[in-house]
Amino acid sequence: MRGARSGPVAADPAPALSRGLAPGSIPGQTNPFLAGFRAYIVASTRTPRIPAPVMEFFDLPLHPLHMSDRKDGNDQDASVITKTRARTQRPPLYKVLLLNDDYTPMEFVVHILERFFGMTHAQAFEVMLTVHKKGVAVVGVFSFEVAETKVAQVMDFARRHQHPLQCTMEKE
Ligand code: TYC
Repeated sequence: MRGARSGPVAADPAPALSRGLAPGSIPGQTNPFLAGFRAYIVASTRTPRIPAPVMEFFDLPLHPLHMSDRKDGNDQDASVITKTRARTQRPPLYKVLLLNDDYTPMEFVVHILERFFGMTHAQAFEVMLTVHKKGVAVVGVFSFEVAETKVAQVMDFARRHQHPLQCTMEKE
């Protein structure tokens, strides 16, 4: 009979458990109800009639559970360790090409090469002659945005001076 207990006896925990006290909490540490429950186990003169599933949660280890704690015989840890390697790719480069024509004055082309491509007069003259003879030459290699800007600057400058000079870009 329940009334036959001796010593300090806590209230029967079953109703509180069934109200949903978290099985994950650490027994007797913070939860006043569970502290009482411990006292109940110690003081009882008979095996407490506590259903097996309720007792099981007192067997839980005090450290956080890991997948490797599984009792199904499968000791594989489910954690996945991945090595990440930072991969940076260089942005593509673009060649800026100057094309020959029969009308643009040589000095004008030299001026363009000095002004927009930072060449000395000697360099600019040499490159201009290469374009004149070969029909086309690379006058610089840049990132997409810079190449695009150079082409626009040359085309705009030539147009404003009414020369048919052509400048293009292509991926290296
Ligand atoms: N062929 C031009 C001339 O004889 C000169 C020229 C050089 C024009 C280079 C364009 O990209 C060019 N006047």
